[in-house]
Amino acid sequence: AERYNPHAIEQKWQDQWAEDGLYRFDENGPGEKFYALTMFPYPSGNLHIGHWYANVAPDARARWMRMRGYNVLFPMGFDAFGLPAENAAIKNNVDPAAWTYGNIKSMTAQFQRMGTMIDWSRQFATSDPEYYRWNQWFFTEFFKRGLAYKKGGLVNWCPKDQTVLANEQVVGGVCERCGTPVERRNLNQWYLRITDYADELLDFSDTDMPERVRAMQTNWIGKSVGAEIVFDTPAGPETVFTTRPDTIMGATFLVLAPEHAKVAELTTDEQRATVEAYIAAAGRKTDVERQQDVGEKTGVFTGSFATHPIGGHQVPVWVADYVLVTYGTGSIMAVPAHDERDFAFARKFGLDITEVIRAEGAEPMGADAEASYSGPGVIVNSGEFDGLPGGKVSIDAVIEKLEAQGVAKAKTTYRLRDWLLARQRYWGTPVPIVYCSEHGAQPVPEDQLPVRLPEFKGFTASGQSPLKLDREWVQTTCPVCNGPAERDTDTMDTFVDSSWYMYRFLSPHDDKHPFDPAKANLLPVDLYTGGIEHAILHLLYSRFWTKVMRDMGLTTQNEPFAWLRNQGIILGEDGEKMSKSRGNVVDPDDLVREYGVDTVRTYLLFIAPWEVGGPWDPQGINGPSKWLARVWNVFFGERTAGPDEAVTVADLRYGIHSTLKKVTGDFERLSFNTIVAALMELTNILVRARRSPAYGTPEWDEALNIFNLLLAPVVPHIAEEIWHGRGLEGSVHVQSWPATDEAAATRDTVTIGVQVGGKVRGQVSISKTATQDEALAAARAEPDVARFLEGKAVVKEIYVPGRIINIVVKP
Ligand code: ANZ
Repeated sequence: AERYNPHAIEQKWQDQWAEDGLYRFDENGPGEKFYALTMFPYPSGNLHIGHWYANVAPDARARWMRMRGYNVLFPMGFDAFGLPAENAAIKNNVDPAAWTYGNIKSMTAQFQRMGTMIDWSRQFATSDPEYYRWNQWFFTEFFKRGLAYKKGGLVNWCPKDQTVLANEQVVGGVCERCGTPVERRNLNQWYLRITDYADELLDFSDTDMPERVRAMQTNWIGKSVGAEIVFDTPAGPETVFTTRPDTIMGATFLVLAPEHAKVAELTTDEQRATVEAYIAAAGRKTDVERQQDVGEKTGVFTGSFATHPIGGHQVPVWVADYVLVTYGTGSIMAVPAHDERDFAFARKFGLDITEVIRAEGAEPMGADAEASYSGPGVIVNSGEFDGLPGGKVSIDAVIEKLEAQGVAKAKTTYRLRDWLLARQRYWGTPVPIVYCSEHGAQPVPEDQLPVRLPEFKGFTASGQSPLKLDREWVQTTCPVCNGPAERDTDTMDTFVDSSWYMYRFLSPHDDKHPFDPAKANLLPVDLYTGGIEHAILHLLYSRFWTKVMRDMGLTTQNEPFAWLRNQGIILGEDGEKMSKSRGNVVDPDDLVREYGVDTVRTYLLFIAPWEVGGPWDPQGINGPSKWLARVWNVFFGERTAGPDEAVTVADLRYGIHSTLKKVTGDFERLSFNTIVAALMELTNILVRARRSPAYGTPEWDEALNIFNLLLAPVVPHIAEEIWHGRGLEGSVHVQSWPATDEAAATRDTVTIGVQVGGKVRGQVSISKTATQDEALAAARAEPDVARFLEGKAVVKEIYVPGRIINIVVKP
């Protein structure tokens, strides 16, 4: 028989599968639907090892689901709009479309080499006008529903990418894409009203997401329950937001954000120069700098005082940049005794500190206190509230009193802000709005969609929308009066594209709807896989989008993804992130050329627990490579003389069915590395069984058959070749997953070693529940053991159940 040669079989089977349309999904096919999806890639130019890692395991699982009788939809596309294409275009003076579609072509070919069951007939790119047309349609629908709106205000601006960014795209004060510190600009921009869904997005009952993702989203949405309380000031009533109304009698001053609208009016003439200088300095700071200033508080007095709503006394009003204009009302009542930031501020500027919550049995807070106290306790120094427990009871009591005075109301605040949608860049979906001097902003009517991107004319990132420069494109007519009008020249954040692409795979060429409503029964995505880096961008936005679609009547689902799991990351050999600059990149194409696809697939499943990831080990791939050669030999290898191995038919069936049971369970819970380990162990049993009396029995045939099926999801090419090499019809990939024979899969016997005089002399198979006497009798009866006992005096016999029998003899 010939030796295993992946290069002789892999391309052949990929061509055959494509020709047979083996992986075409048919919505009318038999079986319960299962929609498996892996996050689609950005067409950056090359498929790297991370793409393989992200896709091979979900492919193996999708194949397994198919063998279990599910009708599996497993599609793929490209997230094709975005800045890298535009930047590459500017740098190399090429058309971003040419760059993008060229990459898609080569990456699709690379992808197809992976041997997945992806249904390529459904592939699309989000930069296809047939796709982004529906982004525009959604936008106009959102607009009509008041969910897309334009407003002026401070926004995040990336000076390098020359565009605004959503809050979600600013990480630690820098642009998540290029790492440049983000600036603030006052601009009129399009937003999507994601905050309308804040509460619903906190409810994860219809989606199974990893705890980490839920925590990140919950934290990002940042729900805070508290109250808004009004303080009278010379510039009129000022509302603050607090989560601790119970500390109100400890509020010794107010603080306004530097950008707060009332600052100018509250600033007295004496203080004006100081305050203006402070505001200017704060404006020059980036958010990173402001966040770094946590320890060192800065601020200035406005010269004005506010009236405490309960005490009626005057409290000074300060300006400080630790209060953010974008959160709550942009002003706070400062309670230095019980808030760390306020404490540091009060200490630095010599402001009053009044204790109002005291821990059980604690001494009063002295003038020399070194820290604020934020723990539980009872109310003190607060007149009528004294003695109440801090927290809920006193919060309610304070709100009730202030409510009666008409100066407070319970209020819930969210950290989440509306989604800033517009970008001042070229390579994206044009915002489908026209401006008419008579009729204002008008959505482009559906029958005029898509508003196509004009041809690329070598725009540069100038901070202005490049589309503005294309006057011919800008000039259009008003859909209401047909008079002259101008197009909106911004493009959409590309996270719009990925917010609903999973729906498009249901009917990727539908030109009547974003997706065919008759196919909505394929929703939701049953298993969605991808990187954790999307936890609060893509994964939050797509949940929002689905909820809007539900409210539009397009789907009955509350969530896009029934089940989400994140793979880990494959690091370089050195444990660092793989990158060209570090020179630690592993190229999957090279590996495939050397070892073949099935070996690379196996190694990526085997390298680490899939949800954890780990460093690449260049030696590690030899194991899977040798394993597949052994697998091949189990079926087609030369059979050396035997039988000389003691594998019984019962051993063989136990090996096969216990592995089948384990692999089935491991597929269920996405434990891929243990699947490969179990298959390797089974191979050892089969190699031995081949040289044993079990060979050639009906059980041997059963074993080979099941083994062939177990291999199919993991190593599809060799499994198919083996199937046909065994003379079987059809494809191994349309066979049913075998059923475990439970009786064979569990064994009530164990095989344990027998030591005589400290050396292992034989093995016995005994019942797991055997008594010591039974075990020892079986050991003595074993011929190999008996031989070494002959003529020796037994000193002691030790039986460790399930492990070993040790017979100590006198020499
Ligand atoms: C009085 C107080 C007393 C507060 C106390 C806290 C502790 P979370 O939980 O994050 O929502 N705050 C309100 N608006 C702010 C802004 N724009 N910039 C900075 N800080 C702001 O935080 C709510 C608390 O953060 C509010 O409750 C307010 O301080 C402060 F012992 O009011 B608190």
